[in-house]
Amino acid sequence: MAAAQGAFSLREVLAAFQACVTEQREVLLGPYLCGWRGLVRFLNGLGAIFSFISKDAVAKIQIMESYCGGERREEYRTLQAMVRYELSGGLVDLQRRSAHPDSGCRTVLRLHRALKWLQLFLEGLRTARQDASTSAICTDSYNASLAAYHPWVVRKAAAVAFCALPSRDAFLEVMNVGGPEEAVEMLGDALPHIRDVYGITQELYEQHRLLDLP
Ligand code: 1Q0
Repeated sequence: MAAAQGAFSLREVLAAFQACVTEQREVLLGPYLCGWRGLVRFLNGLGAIFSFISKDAVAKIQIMESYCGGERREEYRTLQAMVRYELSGGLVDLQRRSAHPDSGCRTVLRLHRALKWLQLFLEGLRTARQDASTSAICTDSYNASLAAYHPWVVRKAAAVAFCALPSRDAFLEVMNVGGPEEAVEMLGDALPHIRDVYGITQELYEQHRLLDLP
């Protein structure tokens, strides 16, 4: 696949996660959501079979974008500010979804869990042999992360979709960052930032006991 002009490169998407972490080790929601937007574009390019996944991701990104662009946007500049604001205002449903079914805290938690999948998947892609099966890498990453939070029917649909993934080399090519070696190198550069964002978020959510929000 030729790198068309202006074509989407995964490099910029992953750079968004690098731009998330401030010197004070806060996570900026703007670049975080930009990163997710880019990943969804990438996912859409993989075919209609993934649309049930991208629809859910887009719905969650939109919820967050409306907070980030809304009246209380200052409270949604960073993840830390959001958690403070929503918790102190009683804006988070802690036991079951009722008055605040779409809090920023529960919405980001879903993306956060998916970020773990992304981290494992990219690590897998980076270190796998050239002829490795991406559907196997994807399945393993999914089973080690998101699957625990999904009901049977979603796990089944995901398993079917994963079978449609292209080969590792084709995947590295659609990343649009050059040859497979460059793609592997880029993943090596990007992964520490993704791990960092994941780690900071995980710690914040642990501290506030938000890891099981309904
Ligand atoms: C490349 C293959 C992509 C595989 C993505 C793995 C994730 C599978 C997730 C399937 C779940 C979709 C259906 C909805 C689930 C919701 O119930 C669930 C919970 O939400 P709620 O409101 O019901 O409590 N939602 C989630 O768990 C959020 C799932 C978000 C998934 C976002 C995935 C975005 C993926 C981007 C693809 C990037 C590929 C980059 C690889 C580049 C390497 C060359």
